[in-house]
Amino acid sequence: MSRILTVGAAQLGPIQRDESRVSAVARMIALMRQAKSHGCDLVVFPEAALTAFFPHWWMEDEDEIDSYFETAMPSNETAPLFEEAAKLGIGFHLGYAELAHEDGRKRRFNTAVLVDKSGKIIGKYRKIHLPGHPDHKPENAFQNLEKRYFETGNLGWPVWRAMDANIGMMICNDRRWPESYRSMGLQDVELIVLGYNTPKHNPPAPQHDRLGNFHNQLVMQAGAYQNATWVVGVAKAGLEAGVDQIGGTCIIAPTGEVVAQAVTEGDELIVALCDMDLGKSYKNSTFNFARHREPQAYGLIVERKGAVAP
Ligand code: CDV
Repeated sequence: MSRILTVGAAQLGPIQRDESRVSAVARMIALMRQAKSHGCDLVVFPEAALTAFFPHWWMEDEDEIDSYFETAMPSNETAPLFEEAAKLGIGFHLGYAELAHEDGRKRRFNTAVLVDKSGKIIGKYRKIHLPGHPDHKPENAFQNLEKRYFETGNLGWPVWRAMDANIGMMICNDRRWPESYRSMGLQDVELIVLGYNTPKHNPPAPQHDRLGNFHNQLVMQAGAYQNATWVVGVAKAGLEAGVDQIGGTCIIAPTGEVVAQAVTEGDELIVALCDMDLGKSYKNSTFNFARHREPQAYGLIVERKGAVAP
């Protein structure tokens, strides 16, 4: 018997700087209701989905920086999303900026949670691959200050047994790195969910601009196929606070094929019936890790950070 998980990928259009969390949550609730009406078990929202993507601008004032972070999840503003999920009986994935007090100090992470159909948080992930730079680069059209505003995630890439499936999370830039997928592939992941904020323009390498959508799909299709897992990638798209971002929200099967794709750069839901057993034939043949992987030959991958030429 196949295990079908009906998954909704809820792309968001831009959230401007003056848009409140209450308004963003209302938009997500509308998409969640739509997802439920399509029979979804799980709906996936983007990275840092509650505010404009603030790493795109320089801030020095601590209070101003903190104003973009959540100190509690759920909070007063996000509770309606959790309540609606419980009422509808639908799980969700939500990305947000997290302010934590750990190890006796204030810590900031780019975080996502997995919430079950009763509205309970069952998994948390903190983004590991932080792109960009920690310093101000006023010569660029916009900033990419994730290395300033966030610490590297410290929770690894766990995989959770939920909704009769093995589910893992990553966030945006993680999707470009094979290590992210393989860390979960080695836990028999069947569904990876992720959100992204990806500008169309890449200030340090503008020659890549024409390839943004291609690279987005390329990496997620490769990660899906090579680990025989479903991958659901969800954009916050469109022109937000002066930065134009790609859409391209999509659902990718373990075959590596795109089975659903958004066609706008606004709020848009796409849905796919995802058979959690579809990856099995790959996991039993070409990608039977236990039979074919050769970890003794992979030492450099964890021992060395940067490339060293011969
Ligand atoms: N939010 C991101 O991680 N964005 C990066 C951009 C800056 C390259 C991405 O990998 O899409």
